[in-house]
Amino acid sequence: MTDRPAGRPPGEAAAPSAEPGGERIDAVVVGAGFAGLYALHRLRTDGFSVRLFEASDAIGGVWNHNRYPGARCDIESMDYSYGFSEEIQQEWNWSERYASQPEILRYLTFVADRLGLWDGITFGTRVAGADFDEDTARWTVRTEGGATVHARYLIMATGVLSTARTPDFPGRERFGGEAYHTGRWPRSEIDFTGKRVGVIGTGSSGVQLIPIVARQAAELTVFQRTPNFTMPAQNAPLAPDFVREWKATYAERRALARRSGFGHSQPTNPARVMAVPDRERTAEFERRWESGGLYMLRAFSDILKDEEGNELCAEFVRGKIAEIVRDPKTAEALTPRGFPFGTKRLCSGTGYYETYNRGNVRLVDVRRTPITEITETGLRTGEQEHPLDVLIYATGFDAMTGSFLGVDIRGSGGRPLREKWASGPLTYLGLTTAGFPNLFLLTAPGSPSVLSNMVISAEQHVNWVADCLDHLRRHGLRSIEARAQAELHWVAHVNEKADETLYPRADSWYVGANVPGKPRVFMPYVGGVGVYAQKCDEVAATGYEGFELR
Ligand code: N01
Repeated sequence: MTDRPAGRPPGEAAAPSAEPGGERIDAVVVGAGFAGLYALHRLRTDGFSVRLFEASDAIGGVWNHNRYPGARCDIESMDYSYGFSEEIQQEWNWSERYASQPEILRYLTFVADRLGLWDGITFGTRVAGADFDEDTARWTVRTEGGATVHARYLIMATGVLSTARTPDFPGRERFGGEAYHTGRWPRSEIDFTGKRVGVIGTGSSGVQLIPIVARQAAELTVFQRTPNFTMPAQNAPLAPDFVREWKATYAERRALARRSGFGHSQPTNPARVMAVPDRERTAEFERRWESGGLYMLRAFSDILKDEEGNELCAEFVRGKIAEIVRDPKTAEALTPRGFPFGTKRLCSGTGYYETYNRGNVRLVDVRRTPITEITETGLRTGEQEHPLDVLIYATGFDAMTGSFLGVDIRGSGGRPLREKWASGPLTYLGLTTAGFPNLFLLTAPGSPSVLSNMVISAEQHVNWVADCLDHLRRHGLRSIEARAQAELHWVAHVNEKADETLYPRADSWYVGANVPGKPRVFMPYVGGVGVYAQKCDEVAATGYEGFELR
């Protein structure tokens, strides 16, 4: 086992690594989050030479950067963890039903220690670009520091919610107070005591952060453009008996998760939402509300397909908001309307709606009165100035495509990926893209990705890629490339599946609606984790149908 860089507590900065110079290796992996760390481990175990480049100075990916107060996973920790190693899942103990960001970083550090991953990672090194050389069938990977590495395979594990986005409000750089983005939160603790704080954004990050900041700040003003549905998380410490029982049945639970729709071990209610009597339906909604988190999405098998049933669910949650929030005007402003329940990523929070009953919290509807500018001393909506000491952008990400297009990847004939994806991402199986041989995009558009438990999906992709590389090695092949026709069919299939649901009706980041000018394409695959994995396995079993192997 390799020691982690000396003097570094779990989850904290590693010493910058030396830049590589002209190495020839089998694979470059980009990004040291859940997917990249497992890719490094699996490929090394399979006998490939691998280097993992990480732009920051620590592992963790999104869990390294999203350190805002309240950051916590909304998938149960027993499920949101690696399943590839029975030893690891038995040895590690989660303390809460939903793990906090620091605990997830401790877990990943434990895994990296346990698997001796540290010497395979080059920290502080951002990959700037990569060019495919058709003669050698290799990628030349360039770092921002000017170094190059020649690798047969390029594996992008850069995440799909990792390119933080700050809207281009006029005057943004003028602000004289403290400004933070939830997706790029500093390591140092920030004290909001006695301060006037503004938060822009009420997605998952804002919903988690707002109640905590409200307890410290003198005044908190929340600038909301679109209210979303927020479930009570119902987080709690994990009871030892519960953990013991779960660990005793881990193998079956993981198998269930891998076959499921969303990548979790808890099953979806198979009943159809309109097929049950009203009283039973409401009782099921109530149970799901009480059990908390994202389970409402699985209250009925067709809750994201049946418009009428979905609206009943939305009304149920609207009723809860009206019960919790005392001021009727504020309650109404917080009430989501105009898009089906769950079609913008459902939020899970603790005391979120209750926070608006506090005397020091104010909600400003910036759809009605848009933000016109940021000033030296605050923020202006219409004619009104809101004086602020701290401004928090909880404004999300250039989701799904941002991190792939952030690297200047050029495939056959020097064609940039940015050019190929100018009208929206095109992939075969959400893993590869035609014209870019030996390039693998983990949890990319066209795969279940953000509609699933990301750890399960990352493992499935890494396993598929590792098996594929082994196949190429055993058959003396130098490259694999998606055929354009197979890609077209896959993209059409992804769209067809999405159109069977209510998802495309919302202006969500799933369709790129949060980024002005981004092509509107529904990006994740809604067909389900199990169905998707089966399709990937079938492609491999039939000698990589839809790919050209050379
Ligand atoms: O980002 P978001 P996030 N003016 O895009 C608003 C995962 N995650 O960081 O809806 C004013 O959801 C925007 O408004 P609108 C999870 O998958 C998971 O919160 O675009 N407002 C919205 O309210 C999640 O979905 C966890 O109209 C503007 C907010 O900013 C994803 O990451 C925790 C604006 C952005 O919300 C992203 O979540 C955190 C503008 N110009 C994140 N631009 C858990 O596991 C944007 N907004 C719990």
